[in-house]
Amino acid sequence: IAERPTAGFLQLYQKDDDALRTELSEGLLAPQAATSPKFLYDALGSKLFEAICELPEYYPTRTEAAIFDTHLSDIVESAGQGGVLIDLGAGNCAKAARLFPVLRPRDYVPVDISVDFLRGAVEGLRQRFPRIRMTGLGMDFSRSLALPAFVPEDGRLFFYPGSSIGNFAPEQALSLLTAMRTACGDDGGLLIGVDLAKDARLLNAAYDDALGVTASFNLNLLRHLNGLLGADFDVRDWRHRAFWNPAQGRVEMHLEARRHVVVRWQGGQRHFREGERIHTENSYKYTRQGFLQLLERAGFPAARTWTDEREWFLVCHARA
Ligand code: AVI
Repeated sequence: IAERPTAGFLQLYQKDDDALRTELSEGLLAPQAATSPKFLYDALGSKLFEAICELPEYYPTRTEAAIFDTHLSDIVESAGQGGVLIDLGAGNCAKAARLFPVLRPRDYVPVDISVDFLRGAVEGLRQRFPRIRMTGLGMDFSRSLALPAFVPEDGRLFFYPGSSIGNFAPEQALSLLTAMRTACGDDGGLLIGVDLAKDARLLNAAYDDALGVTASFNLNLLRHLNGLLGADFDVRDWRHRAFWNPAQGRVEMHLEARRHVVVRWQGGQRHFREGERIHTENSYKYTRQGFLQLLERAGFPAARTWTDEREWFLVCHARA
């Protein structure tokens, strides 16, 4: 796919429903049932995640935004202006759009698996910023970061905010960072936000908010699975669980059966005992040193970092 699509949007992955069904079925049948966090993001899941970012308990979004506000000129000086901004997991594109006036990208390439949500966001942005060439890419970049040929190769800046890197286990995170390093070439870089390890009470509250928005975000996965798999999950049979696991350095999200449940789907079925869980997400938290080491292993030996007063969150600009 070498040509820039005129519609400004390109879906790169074929929705291979059979492959998705197989992946989900295997995950649900594993001794510890588990699903990839990417399945949290259907259209409603993406909206619920937007709502999470507004919650008082969910500090990462606000803290990262404050770091950008406070250190904006330094960050822009480090990252450079006028390049190709590649926004991974762009969602509603709001974080990148706030940087447009200062980073002045000549191209903007938002990438997200939640295709319909991204398409709407890109259409709105193209009206507001007609001078920036924009092409949305609907693709699962966790599988492959191969970008189409029309994305210019010089001056690529990967933008990966919000600590989404934390949703990958460290070895997978290393592979993804290495793929970014390869794709950004020798004159490119990476602007990334990472959540830092902190007091367990703050982490538990951030992933189990009083209003129950994170619970809805997690439970919505079951509605999504019903659609994808033809499953018969009843959301009311399940409860949200989220907790800091200090041994693994991550917050875990699970769905826990409220009672004995039998779930059937095309090609499978499983009994869940009361209290049995489906593991739906990990959110790894790093130390500054630990993350810099990971960047170095990925081929980014030099990085500048900025943090907030409480050292809750880290923004890094890593250069090749
Ligand atoms: C997108 N990602 C970085 C969020 C996180 O904090 O791990 C997803 C999320 N899960 C529950 N709340 C927010």
